[in-house]
Amino acid sequence: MGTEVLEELSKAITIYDRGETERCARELVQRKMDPLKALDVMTEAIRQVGDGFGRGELWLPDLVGAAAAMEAATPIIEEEIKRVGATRESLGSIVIGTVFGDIHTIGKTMVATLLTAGGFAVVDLGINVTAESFLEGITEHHADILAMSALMTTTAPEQRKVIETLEREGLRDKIKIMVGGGAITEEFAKSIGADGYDPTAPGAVALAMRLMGKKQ
Ligand code: B12
Repeated sequence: MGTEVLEELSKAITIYDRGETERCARELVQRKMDPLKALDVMTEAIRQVGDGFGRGELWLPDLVGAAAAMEAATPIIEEEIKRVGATRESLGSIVIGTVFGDIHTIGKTMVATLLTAGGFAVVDLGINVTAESFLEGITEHHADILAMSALMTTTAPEQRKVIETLEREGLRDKIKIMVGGGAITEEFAKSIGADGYDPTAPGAVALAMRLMGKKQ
């Protein structure tokens, strides 16, 4: 039941229809459908647009249009996810952001939302975050975990830079570091000395729990 609204949501992203994605999101919430399923469907749809761009069949305005359509729906879905998980006690504090030079926000925000719903106190530093700002953020908020996102092969090395900055400041051993985003692989995560990597937002929550020594 309700699969047609998921199909409509997916289609609306691929035709860049903000009004329709928003309507579908409200309908999903009203019908009490699984908000995580909606995130999956939207992720798959926007990746299709990205693949078209990668093959040279679509252009930057297509990426902008798809992102805008997705961003019209995500606050509604994310509010529902948070509402469901709102009563849990904090499992630890996490500072998250997309690295310097990278303005992709959707996946990082999704991870932040699911971590919040999963019971973590999350401080989202946003996009284009420099190593210095990550350092300030984790110090100010006494973070247990630093979570970094990078979507491009050109910005992935920033994650290494942040880890090196923490090492230089003598903070590396005081914090767990998890990395992700479309440009990151398990192998890359290991090579830069991160404590964990996951390719999905729900997987990021499971990873954070493991890093905090908590059972699911
Ligand atoms: C939407 C989009 C944009 C939008 C972003 C809008 C926004 N508000 O975010 C706009 C139009 C602005 C944009 C701009 C550009 N983009 Co763009 N974009 C995309 C697109 C289509 C989707 C990204 C997305 O939101 N995916 C959906 C989310 C849910 O997925 P995700 O971010 O990977 O996150 C998931 C996981 O990775 C994980 N995760 C994410 N973060 C973290 C963190 C942790 C700790 C963990 C554990 C897990 C985790 O959980 C999420 C949920 O499953 C991708 C294609 C793709 N395949 O990803 C291209 C893509 C990333 N973009 C690309 C490019 C080239 C650009 C531009 C340079 C284009 C240009 N010529 O200007 C600019 C760069 C601007 C900049 N400096 O950052 C390339 C990068 C190529 C590369 N290998 O480096 C891609 C891959 C497209 C392509 N196939 O060529 N883009």
